Amino acid sequence: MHINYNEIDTHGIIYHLKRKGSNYPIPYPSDTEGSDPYNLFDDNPLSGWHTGNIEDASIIFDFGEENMFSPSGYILKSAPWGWSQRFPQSWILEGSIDRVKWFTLDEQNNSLSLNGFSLTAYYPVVSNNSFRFFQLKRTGPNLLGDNKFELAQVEFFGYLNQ
Ligand SMILES: [Ca+2]
Repeated sequence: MHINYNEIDTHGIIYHLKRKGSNYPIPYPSDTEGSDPYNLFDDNPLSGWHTGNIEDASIIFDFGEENMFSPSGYILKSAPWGWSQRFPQSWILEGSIDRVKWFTLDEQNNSLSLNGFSLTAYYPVVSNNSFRFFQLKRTGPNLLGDNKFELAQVEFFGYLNQ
């Protein structure tokens, strides 16, 4: 099943799984500083997840073996008005089948695509392989200059093997 991005409907694979009642994806953040990483999937732009000021800030999404997919892109949404202006600008997205060997799918360096409250940006990915695990890793300071990683929403697109 192809679930691809279009500008009118930004619902993707996570929305599809939630609507089916799936418990996936399961988030494994490096840190939460008290925030709930499930806020990234709640379709609510006012809720989000963030880490503390740590250098290896990251989050892994486990889609489960039955929901492996070949990615065509992903969406990130920046934090809402009233949060700090710690908008991410440098990160990588990696995919893995076994959570041991990781493949780089996308790399953003000093991107200004999320430089503002509640901005949504789409990042295309070219891959012929299906993955169960996806990892977002902060690779440089946010736009405020520290190492906190803050996001309001995450969504993925691609070809689901089901
Ligand atoms: Ca949210």
